[in-house]
Amino acid sequence: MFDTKAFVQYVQKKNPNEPEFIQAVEEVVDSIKEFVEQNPQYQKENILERIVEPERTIMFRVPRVDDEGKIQINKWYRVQFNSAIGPYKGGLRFHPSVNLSILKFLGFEQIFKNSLTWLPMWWGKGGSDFDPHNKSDAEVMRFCQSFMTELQRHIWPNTDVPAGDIGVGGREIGYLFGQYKKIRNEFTGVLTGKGLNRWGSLIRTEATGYGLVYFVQEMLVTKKDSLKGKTVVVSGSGNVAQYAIEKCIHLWAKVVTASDSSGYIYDESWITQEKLEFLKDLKNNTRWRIKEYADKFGAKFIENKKPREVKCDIALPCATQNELDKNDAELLVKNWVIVIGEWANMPSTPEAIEVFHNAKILFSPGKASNAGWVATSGLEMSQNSLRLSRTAEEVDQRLQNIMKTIHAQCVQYGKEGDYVNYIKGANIAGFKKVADAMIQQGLV
Ligand code: NDP
Ligand code: 2IT
Repeated sequence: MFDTKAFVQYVQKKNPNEPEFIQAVEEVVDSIKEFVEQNPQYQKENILERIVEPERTIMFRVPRVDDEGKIQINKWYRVQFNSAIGPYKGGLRFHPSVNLSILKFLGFEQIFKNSLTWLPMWWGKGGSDFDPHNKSDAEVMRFCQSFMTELQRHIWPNTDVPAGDIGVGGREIGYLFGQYKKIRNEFTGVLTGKGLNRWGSLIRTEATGYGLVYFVQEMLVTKKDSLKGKTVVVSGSGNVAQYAIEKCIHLWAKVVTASDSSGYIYDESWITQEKLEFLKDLKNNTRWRIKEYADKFGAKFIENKKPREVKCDIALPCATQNELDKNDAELLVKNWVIVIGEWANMPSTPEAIEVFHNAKILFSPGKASNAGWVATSGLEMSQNSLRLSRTAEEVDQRLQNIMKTIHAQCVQYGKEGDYVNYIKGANIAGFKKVADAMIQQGLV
């Protein structure tokens, strides 16, 4: 018998004031309960108690000089969660909301995600409460240089390989890589998401959103359906959302929304490739608010709201954790949504997930459907180690195969009659691999 309630209480007691982390743990233990009971070795070896405790957490202050010449301080964390299959691997987030709870939930999710890819990567996550919005390139550069000056002591291609996440894209990875190289005097694959001229992988940037859409395609195939002609609602407009929109366009789906923290745009005549190029430039270069899109293309701008009331076949939450709550889920179900493909990490609240499961909606958790990004990071790492560069077609083909394999694992472990519980499938498949590897390595 595995008493999940008692276990969650135990984790809560050890980690007070970490609601996001507890939420992530609770979701996992609830969904693997039966599996753990059927396989007593995991309880005998205390795997769950071990898996919820990060191997190491590094915290430090990051001083920087702002554009007014004042010294500012930010907090910085790197949670090196578990090293059972390779170097710690996971993104860096710059957002004012960043705290230890958020990074621990992200690191914990990363365990199951990286495990599902079957690539040799372990799990970590880092970030800072630094807010890159409205900062000059020079200030962002000084911040990146200051924090890499400390971080470089803790990372190395065979130890810990960070990448991007919210607020950290190509610009930041470039500055971080430059500072690492300067201090360590080595040109290595210590970060992923690098530019193409600096050992980056072809289609690395696109792979993010592409992977999600490949996964959604697989989900639709289980219903003998496809993306063609489907109306898609996307939230977010960053790294991930941009390429999810792009792949939907390639596959003849009609994306009608995108959002940022100021609100969302509703484009009844769909986001075309040309409009998407404008959106990319808006978000990656000029870095303005999404309303500019509405003004330019005559779309609607709905301030301070999420795009949940828009009728759609497919919803792709691509912004942030807990962005989709019970009310949103009920609205989506009422409007006949067919698929929810999470891209963000943990964007749906537990109550929202319950609504989707009860209505037997195809619902995939971020740790399965967004694994395309970290998988392509894994491919970039292997290219760097081998000093080779794969073609875009080869990387894309590998990505498609990885997403198919992840989907197959979810189906294998998540089938409940005619319905696939993707959360259960992803958690059991991810947990089994990690837990077995930990047992094989003894006291880790
Ligand atoms: P970006 O910073 O590029 O974009 C994030 C988007 O979400 C922006 O549109 C941002 O709006 C919006 N957003 C962020 N926080 C909030 C908030 N609190 N409320 C409303 N909107 C918000 O990040 P990514 O696209 O890289 O990341 C998006 C999601 O995908 C995250 O959950 C991340 O963990 C996940 N992910 C990212 C990967 C990566 O490597 N980049 C890989 C796998 C998953 P605004 O600009 O106004 O803040
Ligand atoms: O959430 C994630 O998977 C990421 N932010 C990307 C991690 C990575 O190392 O590529």
